[in-house]
Amino acid sequence: MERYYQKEIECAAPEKIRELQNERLVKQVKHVWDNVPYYRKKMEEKGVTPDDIKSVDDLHKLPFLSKDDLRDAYPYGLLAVPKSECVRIQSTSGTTGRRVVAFYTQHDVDLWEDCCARAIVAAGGTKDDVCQVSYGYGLFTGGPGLNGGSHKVGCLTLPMSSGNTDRQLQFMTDLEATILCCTPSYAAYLAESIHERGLRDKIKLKAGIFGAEAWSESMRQEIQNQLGIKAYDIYGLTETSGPGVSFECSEQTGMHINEDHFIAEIIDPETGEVLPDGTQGELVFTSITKEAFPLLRYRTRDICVLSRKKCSCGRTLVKMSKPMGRSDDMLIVKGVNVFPSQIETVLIEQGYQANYQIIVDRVNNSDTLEVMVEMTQDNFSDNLGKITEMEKSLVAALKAMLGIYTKVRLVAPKSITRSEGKAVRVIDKRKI
Ligand code: DLL
Repeated sequence: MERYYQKEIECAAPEKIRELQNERLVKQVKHVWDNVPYYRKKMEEKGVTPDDIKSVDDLHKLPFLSKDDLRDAYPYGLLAVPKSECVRIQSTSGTTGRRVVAFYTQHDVDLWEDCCARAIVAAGGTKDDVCQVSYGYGLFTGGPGLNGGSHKVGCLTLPMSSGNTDRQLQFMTDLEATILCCTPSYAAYLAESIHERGLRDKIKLKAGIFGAEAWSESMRQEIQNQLGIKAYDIYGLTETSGPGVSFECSEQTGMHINEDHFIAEIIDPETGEVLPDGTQGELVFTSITKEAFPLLRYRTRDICVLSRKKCSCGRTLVKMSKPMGRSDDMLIVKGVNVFPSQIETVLIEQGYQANYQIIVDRVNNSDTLEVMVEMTQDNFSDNLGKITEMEKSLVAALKAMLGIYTKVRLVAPKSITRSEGKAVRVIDKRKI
């Protein structure tokens, strides 16, 4: 039986949600206009005032906000309440340029944790569960977000953070963890380690809540089979509070967006035009309940599709597909659009695991694409002839998926560095 954390919202009539959104949007626009000079200037430049925004239908009149704005306004320029009202910051792991810093009032933290609690309950979590949170704690939102959600549900929470696989497995077995929260790449690594150590029978996990990076449907099947669990996707970004912007239910066909807190739009990433539901494009969020760091029409760069099809779980909240990539990490190789997730799908379909790296380079003014992929314990061979044959068959499968030639290099199991957080999949040498 499907269970909900806040049924009155999760299963509300769409008109009721719309009413709530209209009311909250109007209030939020006024809040930023009154309190954030940076926003007021942007709105003035576009010739919009709060009086122009009467409902969600007027949303398109507002200017977009991008990561560049967040960097320009760093650190306090987008803060909409006095600093003394804020109780927390979180930040992205950003390796280049300035970090993105998001602020929270106590009320913001509270609502964020509710969103994460919805995800945990949708994955079957109850107060009887032992929830192992193996996302990083600290500035990254994964650990603190799921930790707070787990408390709200009343689970016994193991704040493991990421890394130290021996300790992870010891607690997982000794304390009989039933829910695991971490990145899908770390889940795959933990699954691999569990098998190697013969611990499968000691594992009591029933569900996993995996997100923070793209993972394919085939990777889901792989993790589910290896751990004997149901693996649920969860999505979010630091800018909009962190994990829990959307979450998967028992149907596992996309993630319900918490529409009482976020209004989602899909736009054409080139023109900025709003696209109808069901069309693929860039996801844009407006946070309508955040006090400290409200973002209006924030461009996520994530490419996906929204669907309002009836969901068998009973939730009425709109669903977003798994992001198929980011408009800024989509690779353009020889003029062809390539998403890492397409490559991953081929690899897993061909019997490999998601241990791979994509290397893009430019040789004699022409792009080259290479995939380095580990053989598995099952298909490992040290016979050169056999390896060449396996490589050839992968080249053909990748050609069929992408339409271009991809060089394939098979390497020994365990030779690609494992990730405890988000995996590094792409090395684009062309930018250097
Ligand atoms: O990754 C927040 C998070 C933590 C989400 C734990 C889920 C679980 P950032 O580090 O700011 O925040 O990265 C946000 O990660 O724009 C997407 O490109 C990507 N991303 C997040 N969740 C998913 C997902 C956290 N389920 C960026 N599938 C986002 C695909 C995801 N990509």
